[in-house]
This record gives sequence, C-alpha cells and structure tokens, in this order.
Amino acid sequence: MTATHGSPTAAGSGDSATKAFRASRSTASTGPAVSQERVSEVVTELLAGIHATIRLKKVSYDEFQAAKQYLIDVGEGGEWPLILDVFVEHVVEDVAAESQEGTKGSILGPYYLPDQVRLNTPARLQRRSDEKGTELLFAGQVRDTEGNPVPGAELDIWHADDEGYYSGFAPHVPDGNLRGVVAADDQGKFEIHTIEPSPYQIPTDGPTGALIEAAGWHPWRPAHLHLMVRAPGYRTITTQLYFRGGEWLDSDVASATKPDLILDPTDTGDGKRAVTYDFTLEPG
Ligand code: MBD
Ligand code: FE
Repeated sequence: MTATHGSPTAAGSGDSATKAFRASRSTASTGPAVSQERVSEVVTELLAGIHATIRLKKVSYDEFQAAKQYLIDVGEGGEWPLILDVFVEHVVEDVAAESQEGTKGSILGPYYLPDQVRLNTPARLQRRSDEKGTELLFAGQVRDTEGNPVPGAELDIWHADDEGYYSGFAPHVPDGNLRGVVAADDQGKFEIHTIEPSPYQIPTDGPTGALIEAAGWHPWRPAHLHLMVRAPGYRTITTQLYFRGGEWLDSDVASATKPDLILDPTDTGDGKRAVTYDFTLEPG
C-alpha cells in the first residue's frame, strides 16, 4: 500500500475520541444521578476483583507501579474511550441485551459522532471522489416485533474506509466521510449505497496497542458497519454488522461479534456487492 498521507497517530485519534465523548455527555441526558448506595456497592465489588487478582497472581510492587504508570499513560494518550470500549463495553452490552427484544445489539465503540448529514432513501453515504473499496448496496426494512413496517425509522450509520480509518478520527479523512443518518421510507424500507469497510486495527503507537503487544494478543476487529436504528415510540438499537468470511470474525479484539449480526453479501456481477438485512425494533 502506498499511503499518500502520514498514518494517524494514536494520540490524535484518542484525543478526538475523548472530545467526542465529552460532547456527547454534555448534550445527551446523562440519566439520574448515581446514588451513594449504588456507588458503594459497585465500586466495592470492582475493588474486590482487583484485590483478588493481586492476591491470586501475587502482583509485585514493581508490577503495581508499572500498572500505575500504564493507567497514567492511557489518560495522557486520550485512550480511555478506546480501551474501555475495546475491553469492557461488550459486557455492559450483554447486560443491556438481557432486556432487549428484536435485532441483537452490539457495542457503540469510540467513533460515533452525532448530527451527521441527513439523507433520504435511497441514500449514498458521503465519500471522497477517489474513495477506494468495493461498492456495497445495503438494503432492508425496519419492522416492529409483530412484523409490521415501522414508518419514520432512521438508520444512523458510520464505518471505516477501505484502509480501516474513521472520519473524525484520522486527519486525512474528510469530516462526515462514510457517515450519515438515512431516513427509511413510509414502509421502513431503506437502501444505502456505500463501500465495504476494511478490518480495524487498534493503533499500535499508543498505550492500548502497547498492552496488546505486551500481552501477545492481536489488535484487530473484523470489518464492520456501525448502526443506530431508531424510530419514534421504539427502543433504539445500537449494533454492528459484520461480513461472512471476514478476517478476525472469530477473534474480535473487542469481543463484539454475534452470529445474528453477520451479513452475507453477494456479487452482483458488475464488481459490486449487495446485501439485505432487516431490523426489528421493540416498542419502548
Ligand atoms: C472500533 O472501530 C470499534 O468499533 C470499537 C468497538 C473499538 C475500537 C475501534
Ligand atoms: Fe468500529
């Protein structure tokens, strides 16, 4: 690959992810204040887990100080959104999924940006004039748990480019690239024209990448589309869709794949690929 740009730095995308997270906290409802009882209960359990690990693994003073240095580095690199979404969010999602019907959810991840361009179906996501990648037609219908079409549905979609980079988090990709909020028709049907994303690699030059390297793990997520599917009167679904046969599907570093969330695109004969996927929303 001959890159015509410098690679985005981990610190640069970490910083953007931290800013995006802060902005989402100040505009969105942050829910009710957490009670003293809840703080005590959850944090006591969390600390007990850390204490148990220290005893079980006989963690040394040197290792404790290395951990302290590491956590400082994660913060200074702006990588708290990345590392928490990669290693922790999938369990929070599992718990949320216990009470969710309809299409399976998956983690939000650190690269969502609100307020993207609104498009009507059939929609073509914004892309560069020389955008690389295989053309993908992604179509389907949004229905409720009874099978009825959901009018007024919208699909907030964002994904990486053919090199695995997200707009807003890699300086060489224009703002809004491969992002959009697509309004489905009055039958909940949608058609989105975009390109297939590539797998995503955790930046290797920051603390999250350093940990993965130090532990001998791999830094990859399988190629995926991110979606939030919403409609008035329904519970919003935050999910991701993957590609059958894609690399890293069975070893996602973020543990966020589910069998129900794998797309099976077919070649359309003209070098393009097409796939349908229907979403089910529950009232809420
Ligand atoms: C991603 O693209 C992503 O979706 C998650 C969950 C974590 C890191 C990068
Ligand atoms: Fe992602």
